[in-house]
Amino acid sequence: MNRKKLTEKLTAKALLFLVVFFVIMLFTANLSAQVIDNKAEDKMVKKYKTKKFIKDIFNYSTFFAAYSESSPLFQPERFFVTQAGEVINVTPEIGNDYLVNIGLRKLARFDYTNKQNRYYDGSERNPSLSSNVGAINGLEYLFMYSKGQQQNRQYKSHRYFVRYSAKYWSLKLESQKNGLINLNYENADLRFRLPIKNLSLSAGASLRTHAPYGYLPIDDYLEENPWWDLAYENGYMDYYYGIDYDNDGQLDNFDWWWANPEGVRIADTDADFRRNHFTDIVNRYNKTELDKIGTLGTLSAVVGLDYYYFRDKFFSHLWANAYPIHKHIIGDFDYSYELVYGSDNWVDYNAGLMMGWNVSQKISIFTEYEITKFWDKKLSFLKTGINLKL
Ligand SMILES: [Ca+2]
Repeated sequence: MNRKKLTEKLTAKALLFLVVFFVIMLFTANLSAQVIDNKAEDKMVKKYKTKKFIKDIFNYSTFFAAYSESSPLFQPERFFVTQAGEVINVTPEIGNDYLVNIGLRKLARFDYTNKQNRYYDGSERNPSLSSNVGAINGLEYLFMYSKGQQQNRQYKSHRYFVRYSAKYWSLKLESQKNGLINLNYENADLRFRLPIKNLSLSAGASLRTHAPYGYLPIDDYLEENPWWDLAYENGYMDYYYGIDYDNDGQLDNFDWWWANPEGVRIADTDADFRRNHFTDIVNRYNKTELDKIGTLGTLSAVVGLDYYYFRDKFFSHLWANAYPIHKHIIGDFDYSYELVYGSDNWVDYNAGLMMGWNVSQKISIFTEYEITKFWDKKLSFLKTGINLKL
């Protein structure tokens, strides 16, 4: 093992140790203190305190399960005309969209968010999941699993979130997978905090896992092979034929028709094949190759701020994080974003702003804005509006 790898391994181990240490501290500090204190106490009291500790974890938490179903989006009908002039309706049949959410949550609500619905169904947008500071100190969590179908596409998602905020430090563990938008990451974030009135400054380290972003396996493949090799490798076969447009016995052009692995003719020309079949083969190839590389992990330094102000007339909640320096610590370095980018000091960031202003008795305006730039991925969300009371 060379020195670089050794350092990486040590860094990973140190971080893992730190995270495990904090988690154990968090969950056992309470208990172990009791165990020592309670040696003389009788069993009943011990039992009571353990119960209370567990009760504290589940206090104010809600278990929820919800099922929703709705008609799919309208699809215009599609028709195919056969060589014999017969019209066939080829509109794909689409089943109802549905979604099952099941979860356990304990998330404090900020004063500015709308009064919670009478029920939780898992569809709530909660700023607390992305802000740096929760509405309360202490333990907050969300464990949610979803399974659904949209436009005949089945998908599974999950969101696990645990945050413990103390006055001068915070720990956040997150795992999110969204089958609809192909989002999949895990995050462990440990920071020291400096609260100054409504403002909270923070600095620490964040370990994020991710797919090999910025690397496209098909690019490498096509540099060394012609595109049709990939089709052959997947069992497709092409057959040459000449074309004599003007029937003078001399060929004017040529092309290939294609058969699938079962030997069925599926495309009349190369262009036809590439347009209607090759795209799927390429997507499959990219996915298989990326899966082989597996998950990568980047350890980053992070600095952040969180500002919260709430009055009846005006509120604003702003948070921002910058990740200015990184170290690839999990997975094959050859596919790290560090290599794709060319150095270890690209800037990732995310930020959010929630704002509402009752300008007068009759006019109010509001804005919700969130932006995330991680690696070469950019996501944003904006909602803004005005209310006029007539
Ligand atoms: Ca000819």
